[in-house]
Amino acid sequence: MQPGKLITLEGSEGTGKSTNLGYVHDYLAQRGVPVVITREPGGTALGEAIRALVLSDQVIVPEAELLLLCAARAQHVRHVMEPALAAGHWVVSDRFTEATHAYQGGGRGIHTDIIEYLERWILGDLRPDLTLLLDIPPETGQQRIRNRRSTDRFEREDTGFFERVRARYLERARMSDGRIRLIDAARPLAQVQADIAHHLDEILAA
Ligand code: Z5A
Repeated sequence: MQPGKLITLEGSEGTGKSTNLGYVHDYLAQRGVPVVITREPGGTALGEAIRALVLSDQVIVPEAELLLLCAARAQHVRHVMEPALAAGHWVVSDRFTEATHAYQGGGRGIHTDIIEYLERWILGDLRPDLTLLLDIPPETGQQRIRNRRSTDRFEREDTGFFERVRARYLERARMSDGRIRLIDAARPLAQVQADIAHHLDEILAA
């Protein structure tokens, strides 16, 4: 049996990750690919508990935030991702390691060496086969989620924080070997999804 592939959706708030997760699922499923949809932080009982904590009103220092997110990821990788991939499923995750580089690295200022060390320790050889980076200016993302009843710990950060997050995502896309595909998500959904379909066709044909 062929091992499955790992596809991740990344981007700042309101870029359309959740909206397009369903699109990616349906696109692959319609082509006969067995798909598992998941998210970070989350994807396991422990991960969802950590998600609630990390998004709550608690005061959490950047070092603790990083380690909580990594604890959730370790559980997720061992209990969900690796078994699904080994069974030939394609795993599609709403956020993964690029979010740590962008938010804890770019946003919080934690040194890349620390993030990369934890990434190597938790992931071993596992890396996404494809990362779809949905990019929009922070103000556009904030406008899109403005109507929500409540905001989480991250959504209450200032625009400077989200500019640093975006800059780190874009830098990571520039430095990637083609694995991170940058998508202009400020355009109408149909155009965004046409780009996503193009990238999925490439990986389906590989
Ligand atoms: N986090 C971290 O810091 N470090 C890590 O390592 C990880 C995570 C893994 C999790 O929140 C938080 O955890 C996240 C970073 C942190 N915090 N932030 N910010 P999340 O996963 O729930 O992330 P989120 O970014 O807050 O999700 P979101 O606000 O729900 O955004 P989204 O999923 O990208 O957007 P959406 O819900 O699909 O769309 C938003 C609205 O825009 C909705 O009304 C759509 O209908 C609309 N939309 C979508 N696309 C379009 C287009 N193309 N045109 C017009 N309107 C659109």
